[in-house]
Amino acid sequence: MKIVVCIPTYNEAKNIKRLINQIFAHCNRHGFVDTWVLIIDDNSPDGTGDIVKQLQQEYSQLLLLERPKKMGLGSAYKAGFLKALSLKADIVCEMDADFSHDPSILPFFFRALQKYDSDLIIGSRRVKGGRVLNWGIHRKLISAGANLFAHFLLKLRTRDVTSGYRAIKADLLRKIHLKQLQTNGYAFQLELLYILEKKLKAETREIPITFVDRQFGKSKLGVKSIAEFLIELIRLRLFGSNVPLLK
Ligand SMILES: Nc1nc2c(ncn2[C@@H]2O[C@H](COP(=O)(O)OP(=O)(O)OP(=O)(O)O)[C@@H](O)[C@H]2O)c(=O)[nH]1
Ligand SMILES: [Mg+2]
Repeated sequence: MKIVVCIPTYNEAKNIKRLINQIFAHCNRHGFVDTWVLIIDDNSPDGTGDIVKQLQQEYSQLLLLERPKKMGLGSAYKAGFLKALSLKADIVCEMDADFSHDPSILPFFFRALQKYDSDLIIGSRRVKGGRVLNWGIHRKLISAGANLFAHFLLKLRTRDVTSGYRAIKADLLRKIHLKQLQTNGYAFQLELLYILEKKLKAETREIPITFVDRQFGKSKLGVKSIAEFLIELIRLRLFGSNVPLLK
C-alpha cells in the first residue's frame, strides 16, 4: 500500500526536519514502509526547501515540489495531489508542517482506513475526545464560526470541516478534476470536503485529535483567507460545486 503524505510549507525551517524524521520513524515502526513524504514548498525565504534537499540524501522516499512563490495552501495541495496520483498512490494525506498535527497518529489513520473500509479519515477537534491546546479566544471563535456556518448552510455531516489533517483513498481523488477546484487558500479544505462528501458520497470517519497551536514560525491565516472561506461557503450554498467528476 503506497502512501503519500503531502505537506505544504512556507517558512517552516524550524519544524520541517524534526517533522520528516518523526513521520518516517512512526510509519516504519507500524509497518507502513511504503510511505512517501511530499513537501510542496513555495520558495520559503527561510530556506525550508534547502533543509528538505539535505534530508533527501538520508531518505529516498522524501520528495520536494518547489514552486517559485507563495501561491496559497489550496494551490499547493492541488499540485501535491496531482503529483501523488501520478506516483500511483493508494492513500494521499494532508498535513500541516507546524506540529499542530501529531505525526505519531498517522499510522492509526491508515489502520482506520483499512479497518472501517472508509474513503476519508479526518483528524477532528470536534468529536468526543478531540481538543485544541493553546488557542486564544480569537482563533476559537473563527473556527467555531466557520464550522457553524458550514453546517447550517451546507448541511455537511463532518463536524470539523476546516481540519487539514486527512487521509484520503487515492481512487476517490482520481474521480475529481483537481485542476478545476476554485479555491487556492484555506477554503480549499471546505471545497474538497464538499465534493468528497456531497458529490462522491465518501464514507467519512472522524478520529479525535489533540490539535496543538504552533510553537515555531508564524501563522499564515489572515483576513484574506477568512474572506475566501466565507465567499466559498456562500458560492457552494448557492450554486453547489461545478467541478467535473472523472470516470
Ligand atoms: N506551500 C505553501 N504552504 C503554505 C502556504 N500557506 C500556508 N502553508 C502551509 O500550510 C500549513 C498550514 O498553515 P498555518 O500557517 O499553520 O495555518 P494554520 O494552521 O491555519 O494557522 P495556525 O494555527 O496559526 O498555525 C503549514 O504547513 C504552512 O507552512 C502557501 O501559500 N504555500
Ligand atoms: Mg498551523
